[in-house]
Amino acid sequence: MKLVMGIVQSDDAGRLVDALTHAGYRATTISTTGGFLRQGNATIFVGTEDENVPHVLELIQENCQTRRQYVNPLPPVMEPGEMYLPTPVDVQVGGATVFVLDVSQFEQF
Ligand code: 2BA
Ligand code: 2BA
Repeated sequence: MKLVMGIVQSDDAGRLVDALTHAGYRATTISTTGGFLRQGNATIFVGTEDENVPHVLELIQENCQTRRQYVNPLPPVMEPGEMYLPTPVDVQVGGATVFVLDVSQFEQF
């Protein structure tokens, strides 16, 4: 058994969970925050048999889109008298970042 852990953009999470449950998978969503942009994203856990993993990955790929985002980087440490003009940086946020973990034990009580 595997645990598929997908970090996706909040806008895509609902559609992805619908697609997963519609296909018969069980899923759990938690609200998370990206370390770089400090913006909300969603982490979706799907515990499933090994042979289903390619299909789960396919559903994630189909339902999550890459987006470009402009962000203001954190200002650098300044010396007195220095001036900082923030220039927005173009960041490409991926459709999904996915980790597939081995599950050593699965129980439902
Ligand atoms: P349970 O199987 O007892 O699951 C309770 C909650 O545990 C689920 O909430 C989900 O958050 C999590 N969970 C269970 N198995 C999981 C897994 N393999 N991977 C990730 N998370 C898992 P809900 O998704 O709201 O489901 C509530 C109940 O609805 C489930 O109780 C199950 O009896 C049923 N269910 C869920 N998904 C289903 C599906 N695709 N088809 C049919 N019944 C489903
Ligand atoms: P964030 O950390 O908010 O990152 C958003 C996007 O900013 C990233 O998109 C990437 O394009 C860029 N980025 C992140 N860290 C960077 C850095 N140190 N320097 C330059 N650019 C950087 P994605 O790679 O698609 O990641 C989207 C979200 O997935 C991330 O949000 C984070 O929450 C999660 N994530 C991605 N890779 C991860 C990893 N290896 N471990 C844990 N979480 C990860």
